[in-house]
Amino acid sequence: MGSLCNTYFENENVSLKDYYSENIYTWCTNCGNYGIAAATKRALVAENIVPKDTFMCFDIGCNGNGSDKIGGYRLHGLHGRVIPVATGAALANRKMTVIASGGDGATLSEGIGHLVHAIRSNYNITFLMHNNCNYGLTTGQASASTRPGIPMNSSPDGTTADTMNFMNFVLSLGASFAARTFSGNVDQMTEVIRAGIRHIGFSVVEILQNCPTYNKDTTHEWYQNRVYDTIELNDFDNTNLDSALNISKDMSERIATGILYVNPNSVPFDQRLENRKGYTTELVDEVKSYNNVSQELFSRFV
Ligand SMILES: Cc1ncc(C[n+]2csc(CCOP(=O)(O)OP(=O)(O)O)c2C)c(N)n1
Repeated sequence: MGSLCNTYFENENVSLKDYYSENIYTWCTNCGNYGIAAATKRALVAENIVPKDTFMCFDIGCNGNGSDKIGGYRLHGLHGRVIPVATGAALANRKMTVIASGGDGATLSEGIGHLVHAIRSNYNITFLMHNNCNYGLTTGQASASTRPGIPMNSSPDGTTADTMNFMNFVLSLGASFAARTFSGNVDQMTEVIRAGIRHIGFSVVEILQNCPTYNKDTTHEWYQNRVYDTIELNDFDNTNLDSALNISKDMSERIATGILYVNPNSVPFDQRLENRKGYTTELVDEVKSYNNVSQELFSRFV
């Protein structure tokens, strides 16, 4: 494990300090976002990806406040719209490693349509869903992943709507990569994010995240007492979608984490396009030459 751990901090072309940002963290003490930010940086270093080759897109929310705490190209976009932004970037330049971050509020409400279509289109991005089971930045409203009956700032008597099981939903749509991890386990998060980056297709990583200020229900300790890693199971096959669907169901007693499903035959969106077959250029390069042509034409008339 020694040499593996070292690659989290230092690799051939890149080290952790390349992803360092001088901006001051504004998250609450003990927020799960600290661990998520650390795991994201470690994963990029371990995969030997330099900041100029990464594009990280952030939704609006506490998770999005990580956008200026990391090196690399970044865009802090609109609430619920992080997936389309990341998709556009990934399609324009397939050489970039594109990572999108969004909260459960954004993903399971405003952004749910984008999630569904990104899964069926299998865009080649890694999506980190920071599931703290509430709207954190707007101070603790219940989200679709808050458990029923749990008092939240917007609903002191608890909500009556049923809770959505994000991972089970994602798997029911046939995601080509689906993993679940926990913000209190930085090593596991790092390994899962690495696998998501390596996977060619839409990689969904659900991060069960504690929110120490607004969520007094699913706390760090609550998760710690329930999560287990599927890697410890002898008979679990993470290329079997039915097994993944089955194991993802329990969100109250024993919560499965790790890589729950990988489709070994994943074909990403860009490779499905007949009219792009044989192209070796990226769309960003083609737009550049188109601009040159139009400038030349333009100069003839002025
Ligand atoms: C279209 C739109 N709707 C609502 C808001 C207000 N808003 C900003 S952050 C936020 C909560 C974000 O919660 P979540 O997505 O769960 O992320 P977290 O803060 O928990 O990381 C809301 C509702 C907004 N900025 N834009």
